[in-house]
Amino acid sequence: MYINADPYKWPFDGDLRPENTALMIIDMQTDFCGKGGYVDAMGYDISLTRRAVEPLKALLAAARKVKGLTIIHTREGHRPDLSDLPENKRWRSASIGAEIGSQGAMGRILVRGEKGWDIIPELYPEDGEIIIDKPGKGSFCATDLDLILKQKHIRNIILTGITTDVCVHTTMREANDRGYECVVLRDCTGATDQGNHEAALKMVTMQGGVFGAVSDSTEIISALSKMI
Ligand code: C5J
Repeated sequence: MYINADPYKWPFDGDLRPENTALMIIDMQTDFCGKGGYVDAMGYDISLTRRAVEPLKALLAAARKVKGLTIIHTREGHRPDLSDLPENKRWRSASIGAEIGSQGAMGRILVRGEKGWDIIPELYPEDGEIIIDKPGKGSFCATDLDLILKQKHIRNIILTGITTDVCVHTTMREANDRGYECVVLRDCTGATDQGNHEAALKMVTMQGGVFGAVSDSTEIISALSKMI
């Protein structure tokens, strides 16, 4: 089965089955799209990251009906003692007025266990769905994601979440280099700057699909409905 995508029908070889495919929902945390979270504290417009919420709700509902499909959620965050927080990351966040580890309106910013760090209620993982806690932008760095994907014989990854140009893009690049066949969904992603969102998606489509392909939730939902 193929889905319509840009610049090629995805996946490249048409081998799209629930058993070899994962839906990844990246960092849909209050810190990245909620009032009083990290992105809000930095002064960015959270409507740009929240734009992914409604399409993702519909996609997640459709994905949950497909037996054998793997659903993976990620959360960016640090240990309460900040032992996994690189000094330059802390310094940069402080320089923009939202120091990671400091007290914010939703608890300590980007610290595991805090209110702002957790996934928003609308998209909260259900039992049986995998959660990857990561200290960085990419989902493979310092996590067991690759091991889990290999154990499950997953080859295709549907990428969604926030932010398009940072954690979604880094994860897509890391996955692509590891040989995974990736598609990113334009309506189920969002960035702190609309131009960066669009540029990040355009980058994927260069060189015949340099990191994979770009599609949207309508295409995926239609494919998923044929797998039930
Ligand atoms: C950022 C993310 N932007 N989830 N994290 O710092 O994209």
